[in-house]
Amino acid sequence: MTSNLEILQQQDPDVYAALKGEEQRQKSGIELIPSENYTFPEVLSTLGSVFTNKYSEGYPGRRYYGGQEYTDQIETLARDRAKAVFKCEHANVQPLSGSAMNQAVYLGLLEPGDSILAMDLSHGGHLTHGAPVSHMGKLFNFVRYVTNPVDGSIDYDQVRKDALEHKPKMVLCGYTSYPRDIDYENFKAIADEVGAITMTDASHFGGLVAGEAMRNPFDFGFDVVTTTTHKSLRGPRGGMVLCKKEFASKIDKSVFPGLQGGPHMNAIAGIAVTLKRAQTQEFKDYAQQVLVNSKMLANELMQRQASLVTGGTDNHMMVVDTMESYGLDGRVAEETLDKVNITTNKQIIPDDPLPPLRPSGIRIGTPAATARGMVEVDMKQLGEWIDRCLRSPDDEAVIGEIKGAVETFCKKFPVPGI
Ligand code: DSN
Repeated sequence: MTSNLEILQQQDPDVYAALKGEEQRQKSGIELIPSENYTFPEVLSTLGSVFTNKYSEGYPGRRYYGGQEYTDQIETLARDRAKAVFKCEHANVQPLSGSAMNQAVYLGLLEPGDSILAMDLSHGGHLTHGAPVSHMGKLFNFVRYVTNPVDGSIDYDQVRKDALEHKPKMVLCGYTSYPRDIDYENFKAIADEVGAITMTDASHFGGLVAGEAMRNPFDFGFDVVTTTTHKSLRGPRGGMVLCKKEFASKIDKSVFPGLQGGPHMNAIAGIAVTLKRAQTQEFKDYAQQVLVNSKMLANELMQRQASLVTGGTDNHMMVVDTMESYGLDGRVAEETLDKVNITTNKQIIPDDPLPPLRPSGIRIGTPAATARGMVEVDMKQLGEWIDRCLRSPDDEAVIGEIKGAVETFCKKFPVPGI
C-alpha cells in the first residue's frame, strides 16, 4: 500500500523535499532553543491522523456538530490526564497555542482596562505579558515589573510596591527568558494583599512541573496556570489553561465561544498521549536530566569566562550576554553557531541597549538535547564547542572542524520520531 508520505512525494515534490530537508537538519544539528523540543512518535501519529478532519465546537457532551463519539473520548482523556498531572481542579485543552491561551485568561477573568502586574519583556516576560506592541498590551493596563540590576533576579520588593500602588486585578508570574525559579509564596502573598488573582504562565517549564522536577504553582494556592504543550512537555503545538474550579466556567466560555471556534482535535489527541507519557518514571527522569544538563552547560560556559544573565540557571535555560563575553551581538552569535549546526536564538537582555533583531545575547536551553539522550559529559562538550566557536567567528578552519565534529556527534543521538 502507498504510504501517506509516498503520496506527498508524488503529489508535491517541493513540499516533500522541504520536509526531508528539515528532518535532516534536525538530525544533523543540536537544537538548543529552550522553547523547542522533539515530540514523541505517537504524537506525530495523532497529528497526522483523521482527527484533523473533524469539527468539534463546544465541549464533550455539548457540541454543535454531530459525530463526536471519538472526539469526546480524547478530549475527556486529555482533560482528566491534565488534571492528574498538574494536580488541579479544571483543565481546558482547546487553546490553539500559547498566545490564545493567555488571551483567553485575561479576557475571561478581567475587564478591558483592568491592571495586570506582569514581567517586562526585556527582563524575561513574554509578548502576551503586556508588551506595548501586543493587542493585550493595548487592551489591558499592564504594569511591568523588572529584575534587580545587582544579581538579575526578580525584585520582589519592587513587585510588592508596584502591587500596592497600582492595585492590579491579576498578578502574573512566568517567563520566556528568565533563567531562575519563581518564589511563588512571595507572589501569592503580594497578590493576596491587594486581592488579585494569581496566574503563572508555565509555558517554558510546564514539562518540568509535570515531571516533578520543578515546583507546582498550585501547591502554593495559585488560581490559574497556563502552559504550552510543545516545549518541555514534548507534546504537539497547543496550549492549556489549568485552574481552580471557581474559574472553570469563565475560562471555558472565554476559550469557546469567546476567542476560538473549532478546536484542533488532532492536537488534542496528541496532548492526551503526551500527558500519559508525562505520568511515567521515564518522563520524571527526563525532566530531572533537563535541569542537570542545564546547570552543567551553564557551568562549563562560565568556567570559560562567558557572562550569563543572573550568573547561572535554576531551570532549563540560560541567557548568555554575548556582547560582554565575546564582543558579538546576539544575531552574529546565533548565525555563527548556525554555521556549526548548533541552533540557538538571539535574545534581548535586561535593559538591552541594542534592538531586538540585533540584541546583546543569545538564549540556550537543554530540553531538546536531553530528549535525544544527551547527558552531563555531552553538555561539557557542547560548552567547549560554543565557546570556541564564539571566540573565533571568522576562523574558517575552527568553524569547519567544529561543524564536522557536531555532525559526527549527532549520529550517536537519534531524534525521537524520525
Ligand atoms: N516563542 C516562545 C519562546 O521561544 O519562548 C514563546 O512564544
